[in-house]
Amino acid sequence: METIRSAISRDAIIVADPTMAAYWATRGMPCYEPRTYIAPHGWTSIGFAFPAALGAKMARPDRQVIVISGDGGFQLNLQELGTAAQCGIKVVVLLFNDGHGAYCAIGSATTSAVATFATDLKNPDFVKLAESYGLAATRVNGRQELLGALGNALGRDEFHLIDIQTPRGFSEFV
Ligand SMILES: Cc1ncc(C[n+]2csc(CCOP(=O)(O)OP(=O)(O)O)c2C)c(N)n1
Ligand SMILES: [Mg+2]
Repeated sequence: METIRSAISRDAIIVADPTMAAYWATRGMPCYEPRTYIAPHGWTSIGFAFPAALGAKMARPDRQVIVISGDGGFQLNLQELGTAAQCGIKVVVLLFNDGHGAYCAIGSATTSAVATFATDLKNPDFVKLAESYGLAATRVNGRQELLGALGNALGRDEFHLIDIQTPRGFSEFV
């Protein structure tokens, strides 16, 4: 969260999906302006963040709009890459990818109760997928690469999907 916060503007709009990264963001992301942190907490529907962010950017084109999503949740509405490309909507997607469409939040819960079941899914190559729509995308490992990719994307004022490789569970991300 420190890395992301250091790269984005004070009034950037963050739109968070229910994912381990966003659970940390909800606890630890400093926000300075009203209506700059949008999250579906309470009803917690995965897939919310990406289309909601496109709407936020349409409403406030003057603001940076940053999506925090997991690899599993992003796949509920990834067809909206087409909307972003077609309408030229310049959000930055931070896709925390713990692999295989992993539903980390659910996997942890089911493991502690009985056994992990149906939480490992098949992922597309998110970088190639975005590029197939003519959108920019980068894969990063670790905080320095994330900082560089996020700074570049915001500097160029473009749509950019950043596929952030993480181990299972965001708390292990270094
Ligand atoms: C529509 C919907 N279906 C299922 C769930 C249950 N659910 C909450 S978090 C989660 C896992 C999301 O996976 P991912 O986006 O990869 O984030 P991670 O937990 O791996 O960080 C699931 C399936 C939900 N919240 N909403
Ligand atoms: Mg995941």
